[in-house]
Amino acid sequence: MTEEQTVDVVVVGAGFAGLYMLHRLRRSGMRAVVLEAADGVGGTWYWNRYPGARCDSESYYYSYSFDDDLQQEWTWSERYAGQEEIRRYLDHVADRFDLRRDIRLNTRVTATSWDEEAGLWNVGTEAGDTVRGRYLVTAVGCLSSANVPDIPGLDSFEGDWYHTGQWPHEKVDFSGKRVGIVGTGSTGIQAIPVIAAEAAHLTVFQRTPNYSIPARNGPMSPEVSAKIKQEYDRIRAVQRASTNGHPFLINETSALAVDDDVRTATYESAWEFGGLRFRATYADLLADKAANDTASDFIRNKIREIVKDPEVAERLLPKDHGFATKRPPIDTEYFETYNRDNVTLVDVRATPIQEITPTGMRTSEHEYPLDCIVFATGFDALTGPLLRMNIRGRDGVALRDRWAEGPKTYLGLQVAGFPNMFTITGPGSPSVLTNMPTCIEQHVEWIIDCLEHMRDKGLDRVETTEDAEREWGAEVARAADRTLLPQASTSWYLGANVPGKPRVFMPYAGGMANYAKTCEEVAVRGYDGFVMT
Ligand code: NA7
Repeated sequence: MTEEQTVDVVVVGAGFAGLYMLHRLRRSGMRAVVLEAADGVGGTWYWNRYPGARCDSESYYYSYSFDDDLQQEWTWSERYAGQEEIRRYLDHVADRFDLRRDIRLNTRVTATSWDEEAGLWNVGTEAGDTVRGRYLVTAVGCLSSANVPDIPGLDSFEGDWYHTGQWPHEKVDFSGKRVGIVGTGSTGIQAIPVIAAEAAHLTVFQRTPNYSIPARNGPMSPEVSAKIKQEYDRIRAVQRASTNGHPFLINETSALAVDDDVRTATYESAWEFGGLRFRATYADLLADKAANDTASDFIRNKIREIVKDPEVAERLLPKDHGFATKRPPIDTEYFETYNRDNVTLVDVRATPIQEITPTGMRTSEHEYPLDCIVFATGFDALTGPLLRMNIRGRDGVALRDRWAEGPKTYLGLQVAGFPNMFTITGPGSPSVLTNMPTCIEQHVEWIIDCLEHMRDKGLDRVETTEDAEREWGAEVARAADRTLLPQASTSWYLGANVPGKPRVFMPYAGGMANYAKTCEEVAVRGYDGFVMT
């Protein structure tokens, strides 16, 4: 039997964004329901259970800041939290704020349409239920729609295959197995060392070589944890004032303004310290090719030093893009793994994958016998999770058609023709260029302020305009063009990883702090760019 329910706000997704949205909606006295496809909360951290899955932001700041008691009572065990620990944290948040009673698990949204006459969103689920809400808030994440490459013969493969973002709940045992892994993005770089340590043999199918910085993970000592807890006010303030939502600022000096030995010493110490701070060593690493070359050369030299076989090292050197112009991975013994006897690196740009056979993977040069294949091939990023909900706005216009040439949004928050729909960390917001919980909190708080404003004024419809979208789209393009990011032609920021996807630089590259200021000013000016009735 199908069910119908009507609430003020339908939220889709119960990860970092959906959980906080629900909490804040409740506090504002609004009736909300969260629809979640999985059978647990956690979003990204529910699905990505692959070996080595770990956050690249440090645990103490990849967390909510909205409740001081929460951040004081939760203790992280490591410098970077693993998937299971973050999932436990989000489970704890769901319990602590009594969120579960308004979360419907195992509820995948398959069709969503705006009913103009009723002024309601009809949100249809796979089970055939409909939930109706005055507002629709998407909290579906940016990297939740798995991209499994369309390689001929996959159906014929007699072994097991997995996508890292849809990993089984039970442990996958690779011991004694010949494993192939496709993809050397952040995920592949985390998984490869762990799988190599377990499998009989690991063959890595690499399309684009990648830079990576050692993470230098380790246990979080009680002393460090206590100090962080004392300093949370300051830490959170820096995060909000920063470019990437991290609690450290980017050095204001140009990489080209210092002597070679000073620069090398800086890079050495950032390499030793580990993690994403390497990107913050100089002001212009992402803005000036010559500055970027200095960091890229430094990392290429590290790869040459670490990898013993010079031919393998050469194949691992990124050459077609600069450091951090694609999402920079961090790793634990990634390049070292290529020194193992049971690891083979295949360059599939030189010798492309042609087909999957019942017993392995065939490239233009060779057939590699495999028992299992792991696709660490990423996601249909940013737009994919929204488009697969089949959203239709006013006059039945499909979001898929509206975005046929790439996403169009105002502030990454709203789309013209889709009244009362808000997209948390939507395309056109800083999202994936930042530490996600920081930008999620900013979005949720802005949306709540907007909804409260509407309620206070007795309004019930808010919709952005095509003009506002056009202007914001131009600003997103200008911000990207001030950086080297759009020049990385294989980047998923541009949609380049999904065949047929429009090539548009999707996130806003102007920085978290600038973006938040812009959103605040829009609100202060009476929500210009939005029509409220
Ligand atoms: P990414 O960063 O998109 O990496 C996917 C990798 O898979 C990348 O090396 C791709 O090469 C490769 N790929 C994708 N399709 C193919 C095909 N058809 N053949 C061969 N190789 C392929 O995804 P991740 O999961 O690693 O990371 C996503 C984000 O999650 C990450 O940035 C963090 O924010 C967390 P390409 O570079 O496209 O040539």
